[in-house]
Amino acid sequence: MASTRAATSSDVPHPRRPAPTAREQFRRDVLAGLARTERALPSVWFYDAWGSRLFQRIMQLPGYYPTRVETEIIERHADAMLASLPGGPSAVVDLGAGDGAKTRLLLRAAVERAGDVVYAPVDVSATALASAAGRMRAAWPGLRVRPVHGDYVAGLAQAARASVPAPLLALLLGSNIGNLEWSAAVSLLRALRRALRRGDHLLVGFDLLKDEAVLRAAYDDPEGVTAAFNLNLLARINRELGGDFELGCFRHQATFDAGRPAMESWLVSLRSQVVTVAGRRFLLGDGERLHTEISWKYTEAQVTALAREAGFEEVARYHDERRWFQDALWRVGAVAG
Ligand code: AVI
Repeated sequence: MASTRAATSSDVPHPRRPAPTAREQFRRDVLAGLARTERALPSVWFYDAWGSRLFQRIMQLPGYYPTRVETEIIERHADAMLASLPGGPSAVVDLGAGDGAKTRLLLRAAVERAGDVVYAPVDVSATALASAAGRMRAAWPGLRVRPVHGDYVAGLAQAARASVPAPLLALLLGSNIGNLEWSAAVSLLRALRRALRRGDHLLVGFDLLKDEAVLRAAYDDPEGVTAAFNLNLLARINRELGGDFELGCFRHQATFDAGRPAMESWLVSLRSQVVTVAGRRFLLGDGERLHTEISWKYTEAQVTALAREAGFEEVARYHDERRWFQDALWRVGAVAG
Protein backbone atom coordinates (compact mmCIF):
# COMPACT_ATOMS: atom_id res chain seq x y z
CA MET A 1 0.00 0.00 0.00
CA ALA A 2 1.51 3.34 -1.02
CA SER A 3 1.79 6.12 1.52
CA THR A 4 -1.16 8.51 1.43
CA ARG A 5 0.77 11.08 3.45
CA ALA A 6 2.05 13.19 0.57
CA ALA A 7 -1.40 14.59 -0.16
CA THR A 8 -1.28 17.22 2.55
CA SER A 9 0.23 20.63 1.88
CA SER A 10 2.61 20.28 4.85
CA ASP A 11 4.17 17.34 3.03
CA VAL A 12 4.93 19.32 -0.10
CA PRO A 13 8.74 19.62 -0.05
CA HIS A 14 10.11 23.11 0.63
CA PRO A 15 12.38 24.16 -2.24
CA ARG A 16 15.37 24.80 0.02
CA ARG A 17 14.66 22.10 2.56
CA PRO A 18 15.24 18.54 1.34
CA ALA A 19 12.33 16.15 1.96
CA PRO A 20 13.03 13.94 4.99
CA THR A 21 13.92 10.32 4.36
CA ALA A 22 11.20 7.77 5.15
CA ARG A 23 13.12 6.73 8.30
CA GLU A 24 13.32 10.35 9.48
CA GLN A 25 9.62 10.91 8.76
CA PHE A 26 8.83 7.72 10.72
CA ARG A 27 10.91 9.02 13.67
CA ARG A 28 9.17 12.42 13.59
CA ASP A 29 5.68 10.88 13.37
CA VAL A 30 6.31 8.43 16.22
CA LEU A 31 7.89 10.97 18.58
CA ALA A 32 5.16 13.53 17.86
CA GLY A 33 2.45 10.90 18.30
CA LEU A 34 3.85 9.64 21.61
CA ALA A 35 4.18 13.20 22.95
CA ARG A 36 0.46 13.92 22.41
CA THR A 37 -1.98 13.91 25.33
CA GLU A 38 -4.01 11.34 23.39
CA ARG A 39 -1.14 9.28 22.07
CA ALA A 40 -1.34 8.09 18.47
CA LEU A 41 0.87 6.23 15.98
CA PRO A 42 -0.09 6.71 12.31
CA SER A 43 -1.27 3.51 10.61
CA VAL A 44 0.67 4.34 7.44
CA TRP A 45 3.71 2.85 9.24
CA PHE A 46 2.09 -0.60 9.62
CA TYR A 47 3.38 -1.66 6.23
CA ASP A 48 6.99 -2.79 6.60
CA ALA A 49 7.80 -6.16 4.99
CA TRP A 50 6.30 -8.17 7.88
CA GLY A 51 3.31 -5.83 8.29
CA SER A 52 2.54 -6.20 4.58
CA ARG A 53 2.65 -10.00 4.91
CA LEU A 54 0.34 -9.86 7.90
CA PHE A 55 -2.06 -7.67 5.92
CA GLN A 56 -2.04 -10.28 3.14
CA ARG A 57 -3.08 -12.83 5.80
CA ILE A 58 -5.79 -10.50 7.14
CA MET A 59 -7.28 -10.34 3.64
CA GLN A 60 -7.67 -14.15 3.73
CA LEU A 61 -9.39 -14.26 7.15
CA PRO A 62 -12.99 -15.51 7.18
CA GLY A 63 -14.15 -12.43 9.14
CA TYR A 64 -12.32 -9.83 7.01
CA TYR A 65 -15.00 -9.33 4.36
CA PRO A 66 -13.84 -6.13 2.50
CA THR A 67 -11.43 -7.80 0.07
CA ARG A 68 -13.81 -10.63 -0.84
CA VAL A 69 -16.82 -8.39 -1.17
CA GLU A 70 -15.05 -5.79 -3.33
CA THR A 71 -13.68 -8.57 -5.55
CA GLU A 72 -17.26 -9.80 -5.97
CA ILE A 73 -18.37 -6.28 -7.02
CA ILE A 74 -15.61 -5.98 -9.61
CA GLU A 75 -16.19 -9.52 -10.90
CA ARG A 76 -19.79 -8.63 -11.53
CA HIS A 77 -19.45 -5.05 -12.76
CA ALA A 78 -16.02 -4.65 -14.43
CA ASP A 79 -17.55 -4.43 -17.92
CA ALA A 80 -20.16 -1.87 -16.87
CA MET A 81 -17.51 0.20 -15.08
CA LEU A 82 -15.35 0.37 -18.18
CA ALA A 83 -18.28 0.99 -20.51
CA SER A 84 -18.63 4.37 -18.77
CA LEU A 85 -15.26 5.47 -20.19
CA PRO A 86 -15.73 6.49 -23.82
CA GLY A 87 -13.30 4.50 -25.96
CA GLY A 88 -12.17 2.46 -22.94
CA PRO A 89 -9.32 3.53 -20.67
CA SER A 90 -5.96 4.24 -22.32
CA ALA A 91 -4.28 3.44 -19.00
CA VAL A 92 -5.15 1.82 -15.69
CA VAL A 93 -3.25 3.42 -12.81
CA ASP A 94 -3.19 1.31 -9.67
CA LEU A 95 -2.80 3.39 -6.49
CA GLY A 96 -1.77 0.76 -3.93
CA ALA A 97 -1.56 -2.59 -5.61
CA GLY A 98 -3.01 -4.82 -2.83
CA ASP A 99 -3.15 -8.47 -3.76
CA GLY A 100 -3.66 -7.68 -7.46
CA ALA A 101 -6.76 -9.85 -7.94
CA LYS A 102 -9.16 -6.92 -8.31
CA THR A 103 -6.84 -5.04 -10.64
CA ARG A 104 -6.47 -8.16 -12.77
CA LEU A 105 -10.24 -8.35 -13.25
CA LEU A 106 -10.38 -4.71 -14.34
CA LEU A 107 -7.34 -5.04 -16.60
CA ARG A 108 -8.84 -8.05 -18.33
CA ALA A 109 -12.01 -6.06 -19.07
CA ALA A 110 -9.91 -3.04 -20.18
CA VAL A 111 -7.75 -5.12 -22.53
CA GLU A 112 -10.87 -6.74 -24.01
CA ARG A 113 -12.45 -3.32 -24.66
CA ALA A 114 -9.51 -1.18 -25.73
CA GLY A 115 -6.92 -3.78 -26.81
CA ASP A 116 -3.85 -1.69 -26.09
CA VAL A 117 -3.81 -0.56 -22.46
CA VAL A 118 -0.99 0.76 -20.27
CA TYR A 119 -0.85 -0.59 -16.72
CA ALA A 120 0.84 1.80 -14.28
CA PRO A 121 1.17 0.58 -10.69
CA VAL A 122 2.14 3.37 -8.27
CA ASP A 123 3.79 2.58 -4.96
CA VAL A 124 6.39 3.96 -2.55
CA SER A 125 7.65 0.42 -2.02
CA ALA A 126 9.95 -0.79 -4.82
CA THR A 127 9.24 -4.40 -3.77
CA ALA A 128 5.46 -3.97 -3.99
CA LEU A 129 5.89 -2.26 -7.34
CA ALA A 130 8.06 -5.02 -8.78
CA SER A 131 5.65 -7.74 -7.68
CA ALA A 132 2.58 -5.89 -9.06
CA ALA A 133 4.35 -5.31 -12.40
CA GLY A 134 5.58 -8.93 -12.53
CA ARG A 135 2.11 -10.36 -11.80
CA MET A 136 0.46 -8.41 -14.61
CA ARG A 137 3.27 -9.06 -17.12
CA ALA A 138 2.88 -12.77 -16.38
CA ALA A 139 -0.89 -12.59 -16.97
CA TRP A 140 -0.61 -10.51 -20.22
CA PRO A 141 2.86 -10.89 -21.77
CA GLY A 142 2.11 -8.11 -24.32
CA LEU A 143 0.83 -5.61 -21.75
CA ARG A 144 2.65 -2.27 -21.61
CA VAL A 145 3.62 -1.94 -17.93
CA ARG A 146 4.92 1.43 -16.66
CA PRO A 147 5.64 1.18 -12.90
CA VAL A 148 5.84 4.54 -11.11
CA HIS A 149 7.88 4.73 -7.92
CA GLY A 150 6.37 7.40 -5.70
CA ASP A 151 3.42 8.49 -3.64
CA TYR A 152 -0.13 8.43 -5.00
CA VAL A 153 -0.36 12.06 -6.09
CA ALA A 154 3.04 12.51 -7.74
CA GLY A 155 2.80 9.02 -9.24
CA LEU A 156 -0.65 9.66 -10.67
CA ALA A 157 0.44 13.01 -12.14
CA GLN A 158 3.39 11.30 -13.80
CA ALA A 159 1.22 8.49 -15.19
CA ALA A 160 -1.38 11.02 -16.45
CA ARG A 161 1.32 13.06 -18.25
CA ALA A 162 2.62 9.88 -19.89
CA SER A 163 -0.76 8.48 -20.96
CA VAL A 164 -2.13 9.84 -24.21
CA PRO A 165 -4.97 9.99 -25.03
CA ALA A 166 -7.47 10.36 -22.17
CA PRO A 167 -9.33 8.81 -20.49
CA LEU A 168 -7.25 7.18 -17.84
CA LEU A 169 -8.76 5.08 -15.05
CA ALA A 170 -7.13 5.42 -11.62
CA LEU A 171 -7.93 2.83 -8.94
CA LEU A 172 -8.05 3.60 -5.22
CA LEU A 173 -9.50 0.32 -4.00
CA GLY A 174 -9.76 -1.64 -0.76
CA SER A 175 -11.22 1.28 1.25
CA ASN A 176 -7.67 2.54 1.75
CA ILE A 177 -9.25 6.02 1.79
CA GLY A 178 -10.98 4.97 5.03
CA ASN A 179 -7.67 4.95 6.89
CA LEU A 180 -7.60 8.75 6.63
CA GLU A 181 -9.50 11.25 8.71
CA TRP A 182 -12.16 13.17 6.76
CA SER A 183 -10.10 16.30 6.02
CA ALA A 184 -7.06 14.24 5.00
CA ALA A 185 -9.27 12.12 2.72
CA VAL A 186 -10.67 15.26 1.06
CA SER A 187 -7.12 16.66 0.64
CA LEU A 188 -5.93 13.43 -0.97
CA LEU A 189 -8.95 13.19 -3.30
CA ARG A 190 -8.58 16.84 -4.33
CA ALA A 191 -4.89 16.33 -5.03
CA LEU A 192 -5.71 13.24 -7.11
CA ARG A 193 -8.31 15.20 -9.05
CA ARG A 194 -5.75 17.92 -9.80
CA ALA A 195 -3.27 15.28 -10.99
CA LEU A 196 -5.87 13.97 -13.48
CA ARG A 197 -7.12 15.55 -16.71
CA ARG A 198 -10.67 16.36 -17.75
CA GLY A 199 -12.42 13.12 -18.70
CA ASP A 200 -10.16 10.90 -16.57
CA HIS A 201 -11.90 8.65 -14.02
CA LEU A 202 -11.23 7.49 -10.47
CA LEU A 203 -12.70 4.27 -9.03
CA VAL A 204 -12.76 4.47 -5.23
CA GLY A 205 -13.59 1.60 -2.86
CA PHE A 206 -15.61 2.54 0.24
CA ASP A 207 -16.41 0.15 3.05
CA LEU A 208 -19.98 0.95 4.15
CA LEU A 209 -21.63 1.11 7.55
CA LYS A 210 -23.12 -2.23 8.56
CA ASP A 211 -23.97 -4.36 11.59
CA GLU A 212 -21.52 -3.61 14.41
CA ALA A 213 -20.90 -7.31 15.12
CA VAL A 214 -19.71 -7.84 11.52
CA LEU A 215 -17.35 -4.88 11.85
CA ARG A 216 -15.93 -6.02 15.17
CA ALA A 217 -15.30 -9.53 13.84
CA ALA A 218 -13.36 -8.05 10.91
CA TYR A 219 -11.01 -6.04 13.15
CA ASP A 220 -10.58 -8.45 16.08
CA ASP A 221 -10.19 -11.95 14.65
CA PRO A 222 -9.99 -15.02 16.91
CA GLU A 223 -6.86 -16.08 14.98
CA GLY A 224 -5.04 -13.01 16.39
CA VAL A 225 -3.68 -11.87 13.00
CA THR A 226 -5.01 -8.31 13.35
CA ALA A 227 -3.51 -8.14 16.85
CA ALA A 228 -0.13 -9.23 15.45
CA PHE A 229 -0.48 -6.65 12.64
CA ASN A 230 -1.13 -3.89 15.18
CA LEU A 231 1.64 -4.99 17.58
CA ASN A 232 4.10 -5.21 14.69
CA LEU A 233 4.16 -1.42 14.67
CA LEU A 234 5.87 -1.52 18.09
CA ALA A 235 8.34 -4.15 16.82
CA ARG A 236 9.11 -1.87 13.86
CA ILE A 237 9.70 1.09 16.19
CA ASN A 238 12.06 -1.07 18.29
CA ARG A 239 13.99 -2.18 15.21
CA GLU A 240 14.16 1.03 13.23
CA LEU A 241 14.06 3.73 15.92
CA GLY A 242 15.89 2.06 18.79
CA GLY A 243 12.70 1.58 20.82
CA ASP A 244 12.33 -0.74 23.80
CA PHE A 245 8.60 -1.59 23.72
CA GLU A 246 7.89 -4.96 25.34
CA LEU A 247 5.25 -6.40 23.03
CA GLY A 248 3.86 -8.65 25.78
CA CYS A 249 2.96 -5.54 27.80
CA PHE A 250 0.39 -4.34 25.25
CA ARG A 251 -2.81 -5.75 23.83
CA HIS A 252 -4.76 -5.03 20.65
CA GLN A 253 -8.17 -3.41 21.02
CA ALA A 254 -10.75 -2.68 18.30
CA THR A 255 -13.61 -0.26 19.04
CA PHE A 256 -16.55 1.09 17.07
CA ASP A 257 -17.20 4.83 16.90
CA ALA A 258 -20.82 5.28 15.81
CA GLY A 259 -20.30 9.04 15.37
CA ARG A 260 -18.00 9.05 12.35
CA PRO A 261 -18.81 6.01 11.85
CA ALA A 262 -15.53 4.05 11.99
CA MET A 263 -13.66 1.16 13.51
CA GLU A 264 -10.59 2.19 15.49
CA SER A 265 -7.55 0.20 16.58
CA TRP A 266 -5.59 0.79 19.75
CA LEU A 267 -2.68 -0.69 21.67
CA VAL A 268 -3.49 -0.82 25.38
CA SER A 269 -0.68 -0.65 27.93
CA LEU A 270 -1.11 -3.57 30.33
CA ARG A 271 0.77 -1.83 33.13
CA SER A 272 2.38 1.42 34.05
CA GLN A 273 5.66 1.47 32.12
CA VAL A 274 8.40 3.69 30.76
CA VAL A 275 9.30 3.26 27.10
CA THR A 276 12.25 4.79 25.29
CA VAL A 277 12.19 5.64 21.58
CA ALA A 278 15.08 7.36 19.76
CA GLY A 279 16.51 8.38 23.13
CA ARG A 280 13.24 9.94 24.41
CA ARG A 281 11.38 8.49 27.41
CA PHE A 282 7.60 8.26 27.73
CA LEU A 283 5.62 7.18 30.79
CA LEU A 284 2.57 5.12 29.86
CA GLY A 285 -0.13 4.56 32.48
CA ASP A 286 -1.76 1.21 33.27
CA GLY A 287 -4.62 0.89 30.74
CA GLU A 288 -3.47 3.91 28.69
CA ARG A 289 -4.23 3.51 24.97
CA LEU A 290 -2.19 4.37 21.89
CA HIS A 291 -4.42 5.06 18.89
CA THR A 292 -3.09 3.24 15.81
CA GLU A 293 -5.75 3.19 13.10
CA ILE A 294 -9.04 4.56 11.92
CA SER A 295 -11.08 2.69 9.35
CA TRP A 296 -14.15 4.62 8.22
CA LYS A 297 -17.40 2.79 7.52
CA TYR A 298 -19.12 5.26 5.25
CA THR A 299 -22.79 6.05 4.70
CA GLU A 300 -23.99 6.58 1.11
CA ALA A 301 -24.47 10.28 1.89
CA GLN A 302 -20.85 10.55 3.04
CA VAL A 303 -19.62 9.07 -0.25
CA THR A 304 -21.58 11.73 -2.16
CA ALA A 305 -20.24 14.43 0.17
CA LEU A 306 -16.64 13.28 -0.43
CA ALA A 307 -17.11 13.36 -4.21
CA ARG A 308 -18.57 16.86 -3.98
CA GLU A 309 -15.94 18.20 -1.56
CA ALA A 310 -13.15 16.81 -3.72
CA GLY A 311 -14.67 18.28 -6.90
CA PHE A 312 -15.44 15.05 -8.77
CA GLU A 313 -18.58 14.26 -10.78
CA GLU A 314 -20.29 11.05 -9.70
CA VAL A 315 -20.72 8.66 -12.63
CA ALA A 316 -21.98 5.43 -11.03
CA ARG A 317 -21.86 3.39 -7.85
CA TYR A 318 -21.58 -0.38 -7.67
CA HIS A 319 -22.52 -2.55 -4.69
CA ASP A 320 -22.46 -6.17 -3.57
CA GLU A 321 -25.79 -7.84 -2.86
CA ARG A 322 -25.74 -7.03 0.87
CA ARG A 323 -24.63 -3.43 0.20
CA TRP A 324 -21.64 -3.89 2.50
CA PHE A 325 -19.20 -2.18 0.17
CA GLN A 326 -19.31 0.32 -2.66
CA ASP A 327 -17.05 1.07 -5.60
CA ALA A 328 -17.75 4.63 -6.70
CA LEU A 329 -16.84 5.74 -10.21
CA TRP A 330 -16.03 9.44 -10.42
CA ARG A 331 -15.02 11.65 -13.33
CA VAL A 332 -13.01 14.85 -13.63
CA GLY A 333 -15.48 17.32 -15.09
CA ALA A 334 -15.16 20.75 -16.62
CA VAL A 335 -15.12 22.67 -13.35
CA ALA A 336 -11.58 23.29 -12.17
CA GLY A 337 -10.54 24.13 -8.63
C1 AVI B 1 -5.72 -1.19 4.37
N1 AVI B 1 -6.96 -0.92 5.12
C2 AVI B 1 -8.05 -0.53 4.23
C3 AVI B 1 -7.33 -1.96 6.08
C4 AVI B 1 -8.65 -1.60 6.79
O1 AVI B 1 -9.57 -2.41 6.75
O2 AVI B 1 -8.76 -0.50 7.33
C5 AVI B 1 -6.23 -2.17 7.11
C6 AVI B 1 -6.63 -3.09 8.22
N2 AVI B 1 -6.52 -2.84 9.50
C7 AVI B 1 -6.94 -3.86 10.22
N3 AVI B 1 -7.36 -4.79 9.40
C8 AVI B 1 -7.17 -4.34 8.12
